[in-house]
Amino acid sequence: MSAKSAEEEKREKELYDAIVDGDEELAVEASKALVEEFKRDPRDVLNNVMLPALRYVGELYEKGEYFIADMVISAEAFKKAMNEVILPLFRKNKESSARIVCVFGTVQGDIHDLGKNLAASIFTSEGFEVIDLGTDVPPEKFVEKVKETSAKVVGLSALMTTTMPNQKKVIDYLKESGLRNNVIIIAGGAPITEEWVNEIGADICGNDVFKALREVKALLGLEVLSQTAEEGEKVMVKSVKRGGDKDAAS
Ligand code: B12
Repeated sequence: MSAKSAEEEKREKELYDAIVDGDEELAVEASKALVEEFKRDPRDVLNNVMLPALRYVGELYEKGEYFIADMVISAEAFKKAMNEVILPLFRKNKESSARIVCVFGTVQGDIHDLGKNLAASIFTSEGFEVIDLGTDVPPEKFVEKVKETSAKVVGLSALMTTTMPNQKKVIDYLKESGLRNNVIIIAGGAPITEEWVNEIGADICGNDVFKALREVKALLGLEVLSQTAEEGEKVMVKSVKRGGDKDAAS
């Protein structure tokens, strides 16, 4: 692994600070520079620069140095870089998991949706059909949608210790409705741990969307395919070759 140049480090710091300060324009510019000029993997930029910046924003809020309005503008800067720079790099790969329906939502009492939206975009780009129920979703609504769509995956996002128990409520309700064993359940969100997942009887710990995606695919017996455009190219080449083996020597 090559060492980072001073310019690359400067761009990382710029992106981090842009999110902390809520500077949308700079967040876009710096994230673009990292993925385009420095060829950084978008997952790496997300996990190692953008998410830590928002975590720091949370700490500032906890310490009373930031108010809700500050968290809002930081979230907007994060969202802009995410939507304009990072997400477009995840290639659409519709064929791979087509028609596997996922029902995602943020649980009742919780309005945080950046992680859930990100997960919905990443799963969609991997070919899943994601039904996004939005935020503050009551357990009955999850169950209703699972029933209606024969979903195979349920993603429950919770960002607060106070709303995490509502993930369990959804699982209990799925059990009561006889649907629990038909679905893979992801408990998503920054505060979620493997212990919590076991405690509430979910299947997958979704505190990292990419890890959760790999695990869902493994449970469904699907090949883990592309996650970035560049990797997508490689996988496409591989699958074209494989498909073409029967008919043509290439
Ligand atoms: C931005 C933010 C806000 C924004 C949210 C904007 C939005 N549109 O979401 C606003 C300002 C609105 C907000 C409001 C509040 N917030 Co707030 N917020 C945050 C902050 C700073 C960042 C959260 C975030 O979006 N992170 C980025 C995303 C991408 O990360 P993520 O959600 O974890 O997602 C990743 C994984 O978890 C995973 N994932 C998440 N969901 C799912 C789902 C699936 C299916 C999958 C596969 C994966 C997955 O994928 C992502 C990538 O890997 C956190 C700090 C922190 N440490 O988390 C506080 C934080 C969560 N907020 C907090 C609080 C207290 C509040 C408020 C109650 C404040 C208030 N007094 O009103 C309200 C909540 C009101 C409510 N009823 O929900 C506290 C919660 C404390 C607790 N009890 O646990 C935190 C921890 C701040 C703190 N340290 O005190 N907040």
